[in-house]
Amino acid sequence: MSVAPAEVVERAVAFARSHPELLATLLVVVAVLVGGGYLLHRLTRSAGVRFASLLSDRDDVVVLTHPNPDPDAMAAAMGVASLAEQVDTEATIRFPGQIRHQENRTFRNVLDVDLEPIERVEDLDSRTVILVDHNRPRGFTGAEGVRPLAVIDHHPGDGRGESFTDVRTEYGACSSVIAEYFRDLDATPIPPDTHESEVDGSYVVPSRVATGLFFGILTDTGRLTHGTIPADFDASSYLSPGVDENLLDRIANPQVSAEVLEIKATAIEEREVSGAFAISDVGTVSNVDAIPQAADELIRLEGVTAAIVCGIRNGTLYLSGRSRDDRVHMGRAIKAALNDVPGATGGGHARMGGGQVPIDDGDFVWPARRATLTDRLRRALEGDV
Ligand SMILES: [Mn+2]
Repeated sequence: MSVAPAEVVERAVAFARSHPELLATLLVVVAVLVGGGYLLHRLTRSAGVRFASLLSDRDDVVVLTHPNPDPDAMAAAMGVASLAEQVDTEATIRFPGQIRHQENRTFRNVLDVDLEPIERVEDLDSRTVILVDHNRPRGFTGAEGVRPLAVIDHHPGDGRGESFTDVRTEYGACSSVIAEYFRDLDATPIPPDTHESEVDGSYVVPSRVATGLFFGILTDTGRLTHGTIPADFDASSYLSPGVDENLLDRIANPQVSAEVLEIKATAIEEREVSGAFAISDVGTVSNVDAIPQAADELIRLEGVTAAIVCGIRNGTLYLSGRSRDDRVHMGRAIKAALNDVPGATGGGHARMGGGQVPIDDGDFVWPARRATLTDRLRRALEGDV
């Protein structure tokens, strides 16, 4: 039996009139489906889409890095600033501390990263603060009073953003998280020899930014050799069409100052090795960044599984330790060795630790107790302190 469409509508209307409660139920069901779908859509919107929409609601933002920013922190900040510009939000980048390490200086110069120092809270260019690669503002006067709008990080900690918090502690680099935001937005990485206008799509990853993020992932994961999850490899692969190999080569192989090489040489020459542990005193230095680099060098020595290098600058003794020995938690060892030394601070992770000892303090006569400290460090490495 065939029924004309008009007749179907007529019958349906008549049915609905005679059963108003069914019609009401149907309307409620439709409303729930539409509303629920909208809510589900809101909740499942990717982090990148939510973050871009948060940025676009603001006129300006200031992106903050942790003190003495490394390539991962600077790259993450560049990524956020680029995303902000693409949604017509003005962005500035600020960093506390210094950019001293040759790798960090080279990164900043070669990629022409536009960032300014910050010393006090009044230096903030905007009321809207976004933290990258750390989750609590620190390193400038008034930092503890800053309430960030958004926090994007891969370090443990309980710092939160007022509207947006994305802390992925399993990720090898903060740059991987930012790269994912671009991918969430279907952004196209721009190849180095291509102009942005030649690429379709509403979002792009400029080559400079892609190169920076790629290198940020490399440095934070020891060239993808530790602390990585598949997401770090995915992010690197996504960025790769935009990576400028020329720039990458320049930032990955910076010139090293003669002083750094000399301090490394001294650390090797002056090493005192007992068992698998090496301790080296490099004396007075003008560049304290060379001390951790010397420790990196010493730990590579065959047979050495834990190394500590110390050196002095401006009345402070700086210690830097590395361990690839499961018996030695370097942070705890240094902390234990400095435990009751007046004014000393020390700590860190299992594989990396550091400390500082004020040596112009009358209570800590230097170098009279230099041997004592070395001895304590050695005992701490052996688990005796
Ligand atoms: Mn990082």
